[in-house]
Formats: sequence, C-alpha cells, structure tokens
Amino acid sequence: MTTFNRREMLRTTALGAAGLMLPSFAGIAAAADEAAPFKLPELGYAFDALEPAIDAKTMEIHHDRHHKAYVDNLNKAVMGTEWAKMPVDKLIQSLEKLPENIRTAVRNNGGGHWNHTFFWTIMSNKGGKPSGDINDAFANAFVDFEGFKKQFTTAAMTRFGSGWAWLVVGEGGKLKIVSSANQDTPVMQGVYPILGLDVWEHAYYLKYQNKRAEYVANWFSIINWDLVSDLYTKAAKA
Ligand code: MN3
Repeated sequence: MTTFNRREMLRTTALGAAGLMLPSFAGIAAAADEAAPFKLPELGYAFDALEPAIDAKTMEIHHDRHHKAYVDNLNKAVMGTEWAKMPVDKLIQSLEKLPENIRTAVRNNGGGHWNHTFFWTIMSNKGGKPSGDINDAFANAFVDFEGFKKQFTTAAMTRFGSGWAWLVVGEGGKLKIVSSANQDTPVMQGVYPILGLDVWEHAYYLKYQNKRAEYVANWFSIINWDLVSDLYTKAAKA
C-alpha cells in the first residue's frame, strides 16, 4: 500500500469526503445498467494527442484494452450485488466491508478504473506550466519546481515493478509525493491525488522499452497544469 500513516489518513479523509477533489470526469459513478454498472470513459483527446511523449499505439492499447479490462473485470466482480450501485471511489474505500471472494478483484480493478480515469484527465497536449497557489506550494515543499520534478522522478523510478507515483495535498496545503504498488491508490484511504503517473510497463514499454527514466522525463511535458493547479487550489482551501 501507500506510505500514508494513519493520522494523515484521517486528516485527509475530510478532503475526499467533501467531494472537492474529483474533476468533472466523475461519470465514474455506477450507471443504471445492471449488467455493466461501470463504463469505460472517453479518453477526451485523440490517441496521438500526447505524441511524442506518449505514442498513439501505447495510448490506444492502454485505454481500449488495459483500462477496459479493469472496467470489465470490476463489473464482473460486483454485478448483481449491492456493491454495483456504489461510485468506484467509495467502493475502493470499502474494501474491508466487501465479501472476501470479490475483495481482491475490486481492489485491483476498481483501483485500476479510478487511477486510469484520473490519469487521462491530468495529461494534455498543451503542456504549459503550473499556475497560482501551487507554485508557492512547490517552493514550500521542494524548494522549487525542479526540486519537485527530481523528487517525483525518484518516486517513479524507485517504485519496484508495477505501480504509480502520486502528488497529494496534506495538512495546510502541504504537497507530498507518495507511491503505490499495482493498482493501489491513495483514494483507498480517502486521499484524492492531484497528479499521478502510471509506471506499469504497459504505460511505456512499446516506445521506451526498459527506459522508464526517459518516459518519466518526457511525461513532465504533457501534464495538464490547468487542471492540476485547480485541483491544488481546491484541496488547499478545503
Ligand atoms: Mn496503466
């Protein structure tokens, strides 16, 4: 799991509960369709929109096959149960309450569904720069923006095997970098990240093979800073 301690977990839960952290993609809630309550969201841009940082083929396979598989397997796990009516974030915050026979499937596929839905939104071909309050927060937590990049890169590079690197907002608007294994996510502790990077090999292997460092370095050029800056401001005010 992530490296949050319990105090921090409790502290940040309030942010999530207020529902302030989710951008409008939250069509992630369960739909009325009982056979398939969870739906694969639209990517929101063309497969080649993030070229050259992320190639079109990788985006197509990542969205249409990997993300779809998480959605399909999540549907399979909860279909016909009371859990099918719950939004995915609430579902993965309820793992302890789930029947044991679907717990692991929901953890992996519900986590995968939330993480990827979020991931698509925090990338953009506009690139740009962070704006507003988040710049002060970068200075406070990491000395400067370069310091942030360095620490985030370390988190992404030292996550062994498959997982994610995350930027989250703690007490007093303090920025913090964490990472998680597999499809685990800070959301499971009620902490809604404002930025996240998929470092599973499926996210970069076609173009970068074993060169994860190059993928991470190029990814910084396609961050949707408009959204991330906005998510920061809302989280810090909460
Ligand atoms: Mn992935």
